Amino acid sequence: MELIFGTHNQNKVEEINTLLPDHYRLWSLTELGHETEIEETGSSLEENALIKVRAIHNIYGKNTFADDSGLEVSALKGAPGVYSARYAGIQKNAQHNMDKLLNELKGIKNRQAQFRTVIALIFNKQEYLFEGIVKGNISIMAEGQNGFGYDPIFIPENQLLSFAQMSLSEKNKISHRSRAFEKLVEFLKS
Ligand code: ITT
Repeated sequence: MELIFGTHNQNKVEEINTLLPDHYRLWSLTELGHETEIEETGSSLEENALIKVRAIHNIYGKNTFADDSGLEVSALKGAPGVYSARYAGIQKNAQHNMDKLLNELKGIKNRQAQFRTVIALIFNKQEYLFEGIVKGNISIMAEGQNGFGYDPIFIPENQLLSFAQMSLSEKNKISHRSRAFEKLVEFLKS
């Protein structure tokens, strides 16, 4: 069965391809030659995932899913959340985003945070949402070179290392995105 994944991010495509049953053929936006950027104008991860999946489904008419993720910090009332990629500005610079976050949390004891992924699926014209969460804490300083985004300052619950100090396969065992993907795959298998 053909399924479109509304992303150009090849890492995400590979991650889900390893989880999908064999009879699914996954198409990314890159493979489809889709170049028009879909504006993520929603005020929640759910809204953004739905905006993306509806836009792509309208064009191609096939079963489609899309994801949106963000880092939600308790002491900042859930910020940066839906604005995670552009927290420090539209250049979407990971270092600037981390610097800004560490600055906002200076002197604050409560470092609790979570990464959250929402996947929106349109399957046989019906809409579904799947969520994956990993809880943890924001560290005092960045550590580690792996991963991307806020990984160097996020230490998952019950772990000593930041996401950026873990290998990709270690991160994927507990990450928000894998958890949401697993729920999607469970649905597709059922
Ligand atoms: P798309 O092109 O697929 O939209 P993106 O880079 O915008 O990819 P996401 O929507 O998944 O990625 O996540 C938005 C931002 O949230 C991302 O730019 C990071 O700043 C942060 N983020 C999400 N998942 C993360 C992770 O696993 N580790 C570190 N930061 C993450």
